[in-house]
This record gives sequence, structure tokens and C-alpha cells, in this order.
Amino acid sequence: MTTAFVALGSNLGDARGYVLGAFDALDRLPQTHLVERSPLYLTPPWGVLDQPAFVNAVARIDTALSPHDLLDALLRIEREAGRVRDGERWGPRTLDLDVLHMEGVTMSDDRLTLPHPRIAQRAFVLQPLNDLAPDLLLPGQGRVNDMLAAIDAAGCERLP
Ligand code: A4P
Ligand code: MG
Repeated sequence: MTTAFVALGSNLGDARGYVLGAFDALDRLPQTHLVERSPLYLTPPWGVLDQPAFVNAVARIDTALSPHDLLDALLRIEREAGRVRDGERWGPRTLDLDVLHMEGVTMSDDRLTLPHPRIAQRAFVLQPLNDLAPDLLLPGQGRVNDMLAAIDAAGCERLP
């Protein structure tokens, strides 16, 4: 089993419901179980600013799936949540699941880059990741709590 961290995000429809449903869907994946879920955060849009606020969270899972099989499983969960890919980068979505990190894995090919290359700039990822794994060292990027301390995360509001 490998420990992995998955980022969850939604900003269309019942965003909170999609994120909570995705935690359950992760736990139902073959050869995988959900170890811990972060709190949910309401976060200002990053990248494309003219879109609704997001609900974001991070899951810690244990999985025996390969990196590519895990990615395929996440894309399937996104489709089952009604995600439509219209080609707009960083645009609104019912559900976005990104692999942030898999323990011991550093790789980049045409489908998958690990660790996820844009963690260091993203408060909506670092805030919930820090709740689960503040001391985690992401190869090539740094320690989670150091990266969070270096950016402005004031806009991330923890949901009850
Ligand atoms: N891909 C490569 N590496 C990975 C990885 N580690 N995990 C490839 C997941 N996918 C990976 O992803 C496009 C392709 O990236 C995948 O099919 C996979 O083969 P995508 O999620 O459809 O792409 P995207 O969303 O259009 O672009 P990008 O850069 O991945 O955007 P993100 O990271 O998904 O960001 N603001 C807030 N507050 N909260 C958010 O959650 N999300 C986004 C989208 C923008 N702004 C946001 C949020
Ligand atoms: Mg994604």
C-alpha cells in the first residue's frame, strides 16, 4: 500500500455535496481506502477569477493502484459527478480530483506529473493539506507548512 494525497474541488451546483460524495467514492475504489479527510474550505477562485467560490479539501488514502490507474479512477469519479470538459482551463467544474502526491513517486509523462506541479502557489490546496500532513516534504517543492507560511491563505474560510 502507498500513501497518497488527493485534492478535491467543486464550484458548481451542490459543491459541498460533490466533495463529500467524492470522499466516499475514493473509499470505494478497488485496493484503496480513505484514511483521513481534511476539513472543507470555501476558497476564492484562483487562475480564472470570474467564477464562483470553490469548496476544497484533501484526502489521505492508502492505495495499491498504480499512479496511472489512480488517475483513471479519479477521472471516472469526476465523470460520474457530471463533470463536462469544455476545454476551458481552470474553469468552473462540478468536481475536480487531482493527485497531489504519492509516497516515493516522482514522475512526469504526457498524462501525469507527480508531485502535482502547482501546489506551492495554491492556498486552496496547501491549507487542507497542512491540516493532514504539515511535515510532508514534496520532492522538488518543499515542506507543506513552509510553503503555506510563504503564501496568503487568508481568503480560505473553514466550513463548519
Ligand atoms: N494531470 C497531470 N498531472 C496530474 C495530477 N497530478 N493530477 C493531467 C491530476 N491530473 C493530472 O486536468 C487536466 C489533465 O491534467 C488531466 O486529464 C491529467 O491527465 P484538469 O483538472 O482537467 O485540468 P484543468 O483543471 O483545466 O487544469 P489544471 O491546471 O489541472 O487545473 P487544476 O489544478 O485542476 O485547477 N480555485 C480554487 N479556489 N479552487 C480550485 O479547486 N481549481 C482550478 C483548476 C482553478 N482554480 C481553483 C481551483
Ligand atoms: Mg484536475
